[in-house]
Amino acid sequence: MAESGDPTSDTINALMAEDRVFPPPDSFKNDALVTGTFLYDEASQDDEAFWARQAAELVDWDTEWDTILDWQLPDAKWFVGGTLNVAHNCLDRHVAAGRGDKVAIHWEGEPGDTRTITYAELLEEVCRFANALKGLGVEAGDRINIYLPMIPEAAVAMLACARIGAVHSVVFGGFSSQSLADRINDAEAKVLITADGGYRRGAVFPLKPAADEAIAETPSIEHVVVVQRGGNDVDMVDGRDHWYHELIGGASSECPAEPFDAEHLLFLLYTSGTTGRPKGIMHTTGGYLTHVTYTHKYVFDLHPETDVYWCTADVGWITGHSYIVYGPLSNGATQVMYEGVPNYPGNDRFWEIVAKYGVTIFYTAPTAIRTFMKWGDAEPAKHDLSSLRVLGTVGEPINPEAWMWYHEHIGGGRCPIVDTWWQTETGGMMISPLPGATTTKPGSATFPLPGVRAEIVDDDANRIDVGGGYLTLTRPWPGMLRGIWGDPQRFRDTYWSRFPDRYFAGDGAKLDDDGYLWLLGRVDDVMNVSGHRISTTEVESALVSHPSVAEAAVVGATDDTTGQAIFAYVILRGDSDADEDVLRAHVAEEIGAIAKPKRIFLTPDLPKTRSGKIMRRLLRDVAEGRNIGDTTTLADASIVDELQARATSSDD
Ligand code: 7RM
Repeated sequence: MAESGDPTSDTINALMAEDRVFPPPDSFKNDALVTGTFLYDEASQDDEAFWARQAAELVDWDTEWDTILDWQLPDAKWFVGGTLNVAHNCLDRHVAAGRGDKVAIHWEGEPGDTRTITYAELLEEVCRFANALKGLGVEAGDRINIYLPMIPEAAVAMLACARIGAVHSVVFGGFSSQSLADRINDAEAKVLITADGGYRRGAVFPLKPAADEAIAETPSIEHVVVVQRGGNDVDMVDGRDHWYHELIGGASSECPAEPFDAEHLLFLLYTSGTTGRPKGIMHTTGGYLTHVTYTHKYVFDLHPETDVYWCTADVGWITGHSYIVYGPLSNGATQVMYEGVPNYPGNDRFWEIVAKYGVTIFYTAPTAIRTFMKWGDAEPAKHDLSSLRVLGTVGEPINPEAWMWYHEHIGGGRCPIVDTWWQTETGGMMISPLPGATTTKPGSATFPLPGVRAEIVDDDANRIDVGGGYLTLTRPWPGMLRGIWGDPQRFRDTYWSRFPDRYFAGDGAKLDDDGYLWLLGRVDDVMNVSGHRISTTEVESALVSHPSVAEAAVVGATDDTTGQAIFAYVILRGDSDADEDVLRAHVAEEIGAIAKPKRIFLTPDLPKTRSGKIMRRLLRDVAEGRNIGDTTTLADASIVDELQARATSSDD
């Protein structure tokens, strides 16, 4: 942790080399929205004018803005003076254009039940629920918490808030009642929208009981709305708790979409980060909608008439907000929404869904791809995946071997892969290929999107043109966070103070000789071995490039001689049997002796956040023999105990 703020340490070493390249296939380019460099050229001439063109072309405004950008670091206002309604943009305008019968959501429940919802139906339900919220006393600016499974009502609830100017704060359904209570209290939310329960791995997981526990300590909550999904028994408190179906049954389907200011607060989304209290990241209306509509259209080369899009994220994360709800619906896309886990009832559930709906654009996380690799090539091979034409990834660096596996076994060797780097804070994608324009390299997120400016800098904020350093953004962008709820000082300190005049993302990255960007993980995770800064990502990718390895997590643990020593935790693929020595030698060959792990532990699992990111902080605690710290954001805490037991037993 100390290195990231230490101005004397050298920059992150760039060690691994990747020379495979994948130009967009000609057949793809023939129908692609963007080929060549025109979009990049336009944006580099005048980025504000570029974003203004996107805003005008892709979004419906009630009032034109008079100023594109008012920028007083760290405070940005985009499209000043403009007004619009986000729900109108996601629903009404498509219905008005005659596309009311187009499917908005093909919903697939985990047990196999399904719902098909058209744009006209979604609009009607959003209007009814918006009226129901008004009936509960909700007004523009009020905060509403949403704690739901992956059911269509989650999107309805978000859009109903947007329609009436209420601010939603979605808490992932896998979070505990305590996490929910903390987030409700920080936002002082007035209404909580939850469900009796949802389906996960073949069973109903109860949500309402957790919600009840939370609201016992949240004085601001006046009403609770409960969607019936799990069918499990719940307690309903008279006057406070209301069934969703009863509320919408009694509500009018007429609800005008009032215009709101471009800078009206659209939502809060709490991000835990690695340390400290969760931050309520603030996103506003006009700039955010412009950013997610633009990126969803061009990064996925969306042809809304023919494409079937599927993003496997949960609506509780920013990926679900931007690329399940707002981006796709604003673009009038048809999408698949799936409630459950990828291995119910079998390890091929995702591929069955792709084949069933003819999914053409598929967006998932590297952690999922590595899991699929572990489950073996036979699972996707059971299904016809030939409808797919664009694949995407988000959330972590994708190891080159995982990229290759995705390309071959899911994409059939024909689909461009867009590795999209962005954050809760950026609102939308920032660094990514454009599938018809960019020659990709496995493991590289390639270049900043048109309109985005990124630079790698060293500790003294000098720009680096080749090599490793800190990833910074040098220009404001429309989807950028507008602050941390209730904590402007923390906003400034976290993102705008490390380097003057730029946003610091907290990630390390390197630029190769061709100008390609390679994300190297959070700078807090960078290791320092005998004075060499080595990225955890590169050592992990070297390990994953061994045919026996499915997944690897690497950390630096304090070492008397080398400062830090590299410890690796490795999950082997299916029935492979590589041992520690073979894998250490493999890393030495791929990167060099300096990057050879001191110890490699074979493990059946790794500690991950609920959104699937490896929690290296905990592995560092294990490696250094400490009592492990805060595990509240962990998806499955038992693996840490197991790793600790192994560390102790292998010490003697
Ligand atoms: C969208 C999301 C943000 C952090 C970010 C990175 C990491 C995300 C990539 C990536 C390498 C990528 N929001 N990250 N995408 N690293 N390549 N394509 O994940 O707020 O939850 O996380 O995730 O470290 O800073 S997030």
